[in-house]
Amino acid sequence: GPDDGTGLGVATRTRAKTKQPTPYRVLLLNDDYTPMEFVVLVLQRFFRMDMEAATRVMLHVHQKGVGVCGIFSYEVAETKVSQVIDFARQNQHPLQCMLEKA
Ligand code: TYC
Repeated sequence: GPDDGTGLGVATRTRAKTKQPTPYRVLLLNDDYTPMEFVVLVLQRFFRMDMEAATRVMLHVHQKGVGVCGIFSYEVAETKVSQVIDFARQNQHPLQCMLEKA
């Protein structure tokens, strides 16, 4: 390679052409039945929020009907949505979660 001692110069692309993934928002939807404390637990467990941030997002969703949990690549966003819905169903709560292109 370039200056590797062989004296053979090899053209290398140094400008990193790093492809940015299309960002997706993960949204949490309000409902009349899921306990507030459960929603806070979901935000802490799956979105790594502390109690203050989780409570703020939960109350926003409760009052406005929908709120953003985070922005991720499509693959990570899809995994979060599945994890939240599975966990809610396991606990007999109707909590719904979805993604949209950011
Ligand atoms: N509205 C629910 C209640 O009054 C609380 C809630 C908040 C449910 C956010 C879902 O995404 C949600 N118990």
